[in-house]
Amino acid sequence: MALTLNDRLPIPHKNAEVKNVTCEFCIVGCGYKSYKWPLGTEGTYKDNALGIDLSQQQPTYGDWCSERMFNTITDRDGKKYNLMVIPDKTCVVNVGQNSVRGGMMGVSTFNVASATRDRLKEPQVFRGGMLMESSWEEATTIIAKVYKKIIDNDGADEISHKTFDHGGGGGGFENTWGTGKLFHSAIGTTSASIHNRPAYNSEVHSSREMGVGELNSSYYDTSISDTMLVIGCNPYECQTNLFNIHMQANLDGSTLEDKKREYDKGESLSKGKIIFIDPRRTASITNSIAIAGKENVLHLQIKPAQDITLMNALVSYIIEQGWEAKEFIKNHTENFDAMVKVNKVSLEYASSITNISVADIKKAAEWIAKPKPSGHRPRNAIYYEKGIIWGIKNYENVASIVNLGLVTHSVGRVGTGICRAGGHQEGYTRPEYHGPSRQNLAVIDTDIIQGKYLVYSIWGTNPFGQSIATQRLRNAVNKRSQIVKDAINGYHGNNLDELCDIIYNACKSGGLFVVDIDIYPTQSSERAHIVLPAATTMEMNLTSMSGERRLRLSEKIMDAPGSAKPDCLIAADIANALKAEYLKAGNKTMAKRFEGFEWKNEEDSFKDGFAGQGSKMASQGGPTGTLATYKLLRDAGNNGVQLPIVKVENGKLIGTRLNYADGKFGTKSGRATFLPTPQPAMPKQVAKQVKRYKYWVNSGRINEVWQSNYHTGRLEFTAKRWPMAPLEIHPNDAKELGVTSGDIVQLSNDYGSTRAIAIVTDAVRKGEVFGAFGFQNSIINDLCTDYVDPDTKIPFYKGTAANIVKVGRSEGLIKDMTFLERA
Ligand SMILES: Nc1nc2c(c(=O)[nH]1)N[C@H]1C(S)=C(S)[C@@H](COP(=O)(O)OP(=O)(O)OC[C@H]3O[C@@H](n4cnc5c(=O)[nH]c(N)nc54)[C@H](O)[C@@H]3O)O[C@H]1N2
Ligand SMILES: Nc1nc2c(c(=O)[nH]1)N[C@H]1C(S)=C(S)[C@@H](COP(=O)(O)OP(=O)(O)OC[C@H]3O[C@@H](n4cnc5c(=O)[nH]c(N)nc54)[C@H](O)[C@@H]3O)O[C@H]1N2
Ligand code: SF4
Ligand SMILES: [Mo]
Repeated sequence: MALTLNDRLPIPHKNAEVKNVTCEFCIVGCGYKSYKWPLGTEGTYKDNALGIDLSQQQPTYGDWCSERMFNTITDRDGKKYNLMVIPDKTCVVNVGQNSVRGGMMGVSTFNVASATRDRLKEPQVFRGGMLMESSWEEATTIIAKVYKKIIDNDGADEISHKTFDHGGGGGGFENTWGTGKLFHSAIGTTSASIHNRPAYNSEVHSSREMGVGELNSSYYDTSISDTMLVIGCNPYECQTNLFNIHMQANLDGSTLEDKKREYDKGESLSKGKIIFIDPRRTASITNSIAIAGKENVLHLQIKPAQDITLMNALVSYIIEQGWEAKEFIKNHTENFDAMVKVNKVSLEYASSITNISVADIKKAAEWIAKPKPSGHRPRNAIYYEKGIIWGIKNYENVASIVNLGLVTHSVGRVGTGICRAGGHQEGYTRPEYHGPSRQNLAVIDTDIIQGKYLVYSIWGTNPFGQSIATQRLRNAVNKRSQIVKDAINGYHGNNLDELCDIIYNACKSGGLFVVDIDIYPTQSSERAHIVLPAATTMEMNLTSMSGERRLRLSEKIMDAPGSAKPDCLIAADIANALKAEYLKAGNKTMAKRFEGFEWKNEEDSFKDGFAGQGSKMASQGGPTGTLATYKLLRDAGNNGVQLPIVKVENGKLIGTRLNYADGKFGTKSGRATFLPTPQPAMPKQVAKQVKRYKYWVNSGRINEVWQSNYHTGRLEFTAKRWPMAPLEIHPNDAKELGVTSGDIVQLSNDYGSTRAIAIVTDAVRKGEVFGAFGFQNSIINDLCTDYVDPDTKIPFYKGTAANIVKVGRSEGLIKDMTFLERA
């Protein structure tokens, strides 16, 4: 690739400021160290902050720094610094390794002279036909005046919002608490939705209802399991160091000593095996074979959306063989017979539905449940993620996996787990949501298309590229936002009461008032009337927990650009502005609802939320979160503490490696509950697309690109590597379409049309394509239907259909791409 590389980077001065940073990207939450020292100063080869002799060749995974781990930054006082963000070898999660994403934390920080220079710096207000710089006071007063008018005249539910529910990516317990307190208890709207789905719900309703919190194990336990079962999840590309460190160590046998120590006496020990259930051959599968050999890797190349049948068949066959965990089922579960009655299916039937041979289903069942030579039950680390969560029917999809896990006692035991592999880190702590039950939740993005609500507040997310039926959503919001823009354009004065009346009246005539809080200009800010600039990771202190519930404090190391603020303090500003408006109107009762936001910094939000109340959710650490303080977490460093916290001992937080080790589950009875999970039919919206259009369209992630491509689409390395969304197409389909790798193709169906760059590969089956999501210049979600699971309101992002035609080829566009096999 034609990249401009520096031939040397400055060496951190021995007095560099060193801090702990948790990777801001995926759920794994690798530990990093930041080094910050004044520009123009440097350490020497022998005398530097790293404490190593740099005149010597360093090992592959050493303390060296790549160009992407480095940046030059400017604090608000104008002082300039060198900044290096490198993986921490003392962190047990990543032991000094980074992934291609984590390794870009340095270069993705704000730098006035680099690709991140267009970070949002000041509040903006739509006036005179464009977004214009404003003050925090004016911007939040406009929001407050419009919201107040709506709350008073139409009710708070007319204020709809879509708000990030993250741990990493700038979220953290601080920001979910701030935004949650603003919307749930102060404004009091129930028209809520989360950044990655159109309603306010859980991704794992059924698992929680079965009594099994979704993050119940630890990466160490995965590394000492007998069998890893990975369903609808691509850990090499998406949870990279879970795969590269912990799964790999199990596959290559380097944890055999740990197994010996941790297992029962006399229990058979062997290298780990791994089973993947995925409609396509992923890089995780290819890499596993390279590490462990074909004989230890099983790929069940399932027909999309048929996982429930496969899980039911595995459970049925295991019971038929008498391999189920009888004692555990008897003493710690309920509803087993009812589940078996509904779920019983034969291997032959399952094979015909799933496209997997009877022999392979049997082999999987043996790896998961057949007693080992020593007579002990295999220890399974079961992971599932978006191929399941965003699948045909979220509720049964997840429940059918938990059934399998319970039947084989794969939870609460050393070397086991039934877990989400996870997305970004978690940081949920919010006041209770008072909306309707899960079956009756509002589907916000669909409602917006249908003309509902007066406000759409978009916070730390970009629904126009990542939600359902996105082309329809963009078109609907274009029209509705324009009604408000036109009204604003007709007003040339600057009396805020007059302006807000005009905005309100435009909303009442079909308009939509759009407020966007982000770190970059996006498709959301294009449609917004108010845009507020947020600070993000490394620009504020943030706490979050990882996929193994590891809570850390990621420290502030630099100032945010311009006058950007932490999201929790933006929420506080909006609440305080509303309080002021109500006090001005003499309405003390309403003003009271907006009290409790007198926060000076993000730690105040942490103290009020997570450390003040703990988390309502056991899966987020439960009530003992109150034991956490910034000081204790700072002392705990990058290894932090695994939630729930048990106690504080000699100034150290003591946590929990494995949940449910006592056999008590999160139901009223304390028993885990099996659920009947019949295979559902294809939803009618999707069935219609399948009938009309030739290719099944699956979607998901690629290693180098992070989410909506907000950093990665700007940085040279990734932007050139992936200039548009790649689309994997089978060679036979490609031949029929006259397409070769690198061609631009167009996909279309009833919901919209989009484009992508063809990658011809037999990693996908004939008739099925896989498109990368998140690209803002080629949006695969334009093809997504508006179907949501009626029981959970969770969408089916992974399933739609489209026709494909070749558009042409642009050599300039693809000159820095590689078309070598990825999997
Ligand atoms: N087809 C398809 N669609 C999908 C999925 C799929 O698998 N297939 N997956 C879904 C899933 S799991 C997810 S998580 C979503 C992701 O979809 P989004 O939530 O839309 O994506 P992100 O890029 O994580 O976040 C969006 C915005 O947050 C901003 N941001 C970053 N840090 C901060 C911060 O500190 N503060 C603020 N205020 N803003 C910040 C970024 O600039 C960006 O504009 O997509 C969903 N959509
Ligand atoms: N590189 C990178 N890593 C990321 C992210 C990113 O944007 N980029 N985002 C993070 C976030 S927020 C999330 S939620 C996670 C998501 O992490 P993953 O869920 O691991 O990633 P995806 O690629 O969305 O989907 C996983 C797999 O589901 C498969 N799949 C599709 N349909 C089916 C089906 O019917 N059955 C089965 N069994 N499998 C199916 C797809 O082929 C795909 O390989 O990744 C996190 N990590
Ligand atoms: S594996 Fe995830 S957490 Fe670790 S460095 Fe990569 S993106 Fe960051
Ligand atoms: Mo996600």
